Amino acid sequence: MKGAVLYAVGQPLQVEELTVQNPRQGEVMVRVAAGGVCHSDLHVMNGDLTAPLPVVLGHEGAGVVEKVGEGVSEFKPGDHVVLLWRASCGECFFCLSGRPALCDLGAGIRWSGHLADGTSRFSRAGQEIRHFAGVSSFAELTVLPREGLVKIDPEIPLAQAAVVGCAVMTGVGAVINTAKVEPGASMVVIGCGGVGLNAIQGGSLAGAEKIIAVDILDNKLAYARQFGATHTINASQVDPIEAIKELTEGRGADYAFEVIGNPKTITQAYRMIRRGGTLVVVGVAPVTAEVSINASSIMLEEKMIRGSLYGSCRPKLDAPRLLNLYKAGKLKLDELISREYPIAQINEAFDALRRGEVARSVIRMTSS
Ligand code: PAD
Ligand code: ZN
Repeated sequence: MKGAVLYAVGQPLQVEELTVQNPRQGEVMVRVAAGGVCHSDLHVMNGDLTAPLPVVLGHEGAGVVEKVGEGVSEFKPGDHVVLLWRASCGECFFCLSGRPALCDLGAGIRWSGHLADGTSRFSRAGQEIRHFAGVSSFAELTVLPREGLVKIDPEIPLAQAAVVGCAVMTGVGAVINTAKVEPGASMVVIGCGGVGLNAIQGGSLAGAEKIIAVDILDNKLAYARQFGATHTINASQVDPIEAIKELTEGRGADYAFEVIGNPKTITQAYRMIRRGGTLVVVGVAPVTAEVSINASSIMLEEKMIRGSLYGSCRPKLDAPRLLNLYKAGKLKLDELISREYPIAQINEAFDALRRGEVARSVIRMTSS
């Protein structure tokens, strides 16, 4: 079967024939229908984010169960599933306290590139190839832990289901679950890519009154308006902090969501919120990056800084809920998918992401 492998930082992905082993105890093999192209994969390709290499990238996806390993009774071949990039055990302190994104199971798989038993199912000519975040959706077939899947309604188109696996759950979740934005609030989203556009539509769902989108590209600001932004600011043309103050009676916004992963824009976002406001950091900054924030303002202005991993989601609850909102016409997924590429053109899809041309693109493995 074909998969896209990253062998070294700075190199393009190699699309090649790989061997995939059968699922073992507690694992599920999925025939991937679509894999979303997210900036987190690009961070790994650039070296801003580390992962054991070589690796089959892709952490956003959906597909159809092909085979199940021993002991798996909740899935059967033919089930449609969304793939989760943070598997959660359901039993640890974090899972029991409603924070499954913080579970050790998913973190262990992410940083080792191995499934829970410490081995990989992927190889090529005897060389081991790692899993990415336990998903590896840039492959025709992949193997996941049973805890890394959510069964979905088979009527939902699988490309639309795929983007729920990262961009939508992360962006909408940051607003609804992490920040719990209330009706009438003002919020800023800096970075209007696949994830940021979903923070914007999360703001609409939450009933925010002002949803101010900030980007450096006008085409992204046009997408932002389509997803519910009430105001847009091109930060390459005006000082975005001053512009936000003007739009919020000089106070600053109630909430700001940084969805780029740049220490400079994290600092900007902190300065965009009002006294007592909340900054939510969604973007993944380079591993060694530090952020500069005026220390006394944290106390004097009672500002809050929150991280949001995977939209603080409870995926088995949130994925079906988001897909129901899509079916009800209240969540934009069709509009999110600007382009579809065959796996042979995956490097072109990443070039388009680098250039900021798309809202989100997906790699299509099957036509369903
Ligand atoms: P993307 O490349 O589609 O979007 C990034 C956007 O930021 C683009 O529209 C850029 O034009 C814009 N941008 C870049 N620099 C600036 C600037 N200085 N000022 C304003 N706008 C700017 O990426 P994405 O939406 O796929 O991912 C966004 C980030 O979210 C990225 O860091 C990714 O790794 C991270 C992410 N976090 C989680 C999580 O759980 N927290 C999950 C998934 C992705
Ligand atoms: Zn992602």
